[in-house]
Amino acid sequence: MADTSDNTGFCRDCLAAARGGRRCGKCGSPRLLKHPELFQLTVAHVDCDAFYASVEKRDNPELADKPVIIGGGKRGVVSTACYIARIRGVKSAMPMFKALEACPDAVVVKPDMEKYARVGRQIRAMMQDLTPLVQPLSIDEAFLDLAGTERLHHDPPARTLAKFAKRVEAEVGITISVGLSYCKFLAKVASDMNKPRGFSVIGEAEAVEFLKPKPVTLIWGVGKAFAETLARDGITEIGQLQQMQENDLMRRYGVMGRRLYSLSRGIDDRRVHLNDEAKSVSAETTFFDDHASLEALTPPLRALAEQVSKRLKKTATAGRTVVLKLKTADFKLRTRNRRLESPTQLADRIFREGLSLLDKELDGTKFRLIGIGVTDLCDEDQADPPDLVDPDASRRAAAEAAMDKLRDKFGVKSIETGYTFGRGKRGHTP
Ligand code: TTP
Ligand code: MG
Repeated sequence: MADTSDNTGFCRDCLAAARGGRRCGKCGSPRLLKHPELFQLTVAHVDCDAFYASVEKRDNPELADKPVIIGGGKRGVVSTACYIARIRGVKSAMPMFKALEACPDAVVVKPDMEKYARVGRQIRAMMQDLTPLVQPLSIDEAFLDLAGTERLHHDPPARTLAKFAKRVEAEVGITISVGLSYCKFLAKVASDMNKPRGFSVIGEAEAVEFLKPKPVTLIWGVGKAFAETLARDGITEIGQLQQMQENDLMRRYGVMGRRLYSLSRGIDDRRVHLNDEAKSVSAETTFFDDHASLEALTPPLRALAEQVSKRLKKTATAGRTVVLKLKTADFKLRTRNRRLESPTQLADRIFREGLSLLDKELDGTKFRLIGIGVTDLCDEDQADPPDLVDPDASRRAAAEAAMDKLRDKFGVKSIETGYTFGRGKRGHTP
């Protein structure tokens, strides 16, 4: 068992027990970790620092002290920037021209998704050496529950995680930040608190006080639009939510009200669980009356393609194969696949492929169900490259992005395409 005899903390560099003072008595490092609940907490969130940029710096030491921006792919936006570039104001999702205005001497590197995925997998495998309970959230972050691992590692979770951070630095060559708490919500908040190379702890006893002055946007699921709704009701700080009754919050905000009630008080019962990774994304509908004509089948197909696209965009994924599903009036199932040249998350492309598959099935058969989906899922960064062969496709992709923006702003129903609005009034062959 590790020496945690004074039970206050340890040095993140040499792992010696901390004995008071601001520096480690053994190695002199200021990176001491102390907290009254340090050795009881088991839920962690681990997130790599400036992930893509860190990997590129690792692979090209000349970049070490330079501001580095990863991006400039199809959308001309910043994927991420190293911490040197961030000090100069560069942020993820910023248009590249703005980023270069803020930081003209930045080195811009094109993303190499395969490489980042490889590094992400390597780190994930190392996480699985710590505990089987690893729940990845994205390419560079995951929740870990280390309850019950003390006997295996001969260390409490806090020390196991500090060792892990050192191991990632030594073996992978990039840095990570760790948040340790008693629940997922606060573990994730903590990992973001002193990046890069951070390790923050939020204990149960301090949770309510800690949350009180924080903005409501810290709460999971409170995005810009919902924060504006809350602000209109005069609520901007979590402390205000702490004063409100659960039924009042639920009456005002529905299901989200319950979440506001619990999370504002640091109550979060969600467990760390293994992801059942989605293998496909699809949507289908069963008709009231059976349909045989393209005219009748086109509007639902378009609406379903939009649902699929919405889910892909939300999860930052894309699919390379489009699947059309039909069920005949006598319950026979037909599925038809088409592999695309590049993965897609666009409703327009999914719809058009689906429509051309559908076209071949129309032989007078009546259908009771239609579904559309994508499989062979991958990260969205590989999706929908500007189409040089078909300039119309790029135009439609831009139109779709504009519609998505409007939908976000005004709600889904505000924008309807010709296909879902009327009954397939526009031409239908792709
Ligand atoms: P993040 O973990 O959000 O960001 P980061 O790792 O670059 O920086 P940090 O965690 O230290 O704040 O995202 C992980 C990777 O995902 C990031 O390196 C690049 C990619 N990404 C995008 O491509 N676009 C985006 O808008 C964001 C936020 C991330
Ligand atoms: Mg990160």
